[in-house]
Amino acid sequence: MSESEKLTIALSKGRIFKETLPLLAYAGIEPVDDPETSRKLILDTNQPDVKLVIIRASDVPTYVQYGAADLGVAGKDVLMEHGGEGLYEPLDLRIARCKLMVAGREPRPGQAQRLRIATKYVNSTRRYFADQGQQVEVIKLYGSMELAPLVGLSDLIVDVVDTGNTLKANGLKPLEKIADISSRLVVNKASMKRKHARVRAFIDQLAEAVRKQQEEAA
Ligand code: PRT
Ligand code: MG
Repeated sequence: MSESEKLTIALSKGRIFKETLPLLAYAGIEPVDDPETSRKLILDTNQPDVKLVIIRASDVPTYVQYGAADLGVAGKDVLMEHGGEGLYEPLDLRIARCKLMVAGREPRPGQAQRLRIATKYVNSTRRYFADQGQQVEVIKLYGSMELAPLVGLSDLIVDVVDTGNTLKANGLKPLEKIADISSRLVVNKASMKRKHARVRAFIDQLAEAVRKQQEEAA
């Protein structure tokens, strides 16, 4: 098998893996191991020329940008934060949907001083408030953003919200929507050229799988 026929696909565990599986199955790709129970970071599939690498959700764009993976699946939230350098984003997979939101306590804190916003989405947050002409102080966190307003670390948070149950359980409310989020297929720019036929065929199969899934859901 020539190098140019091999494909490496980067995925994260959890909801992205679960929701990508049926789409991969439609393209005839089935992993041999389950990443939730296996400690392997490289998973073989039923296709000898296709491997899956299992990494942190926020690392997927980086692996694909540098060509360590030809393709990957990443949330739009993660892609907005990464910036998209070195990547094509040819397909909205319409999975793992949520909203990137500003949230906080109600009533909203007054704006006597500069608002402090806790988030792992530092770039998106700066951009959003700058577009509103609002000077804010952004505090970088790596998780559990909901805690920050409760202990006086920040006035507001920016995080992805699905059901809103996590916000509610912590006495917070969604206040402003920054963007609708879903997961996207991303492709390394060099792989798109060097492995064009193989990559193109894979994208087309996934596009067809997404179309079918939307049809069935309608
Ligand atoms: O966990 P890790 O730090 O490794 O990375 P990650 O949290 O980014 O990964 P993962 O697998 O949790 O999320 C991967 C992608 O799924 C995200 O980048 C989003 O694009 C998408 N997604 C969809 C979500 C949610 N829905 C979601 N609800 N990502 C996170 N959440 C969180 C939310 O912030 C809240 O803390 O899940 C919690 C439950 O949400 P509610 O609103 O239903 O209560
Ligand atoms: Mg998580």
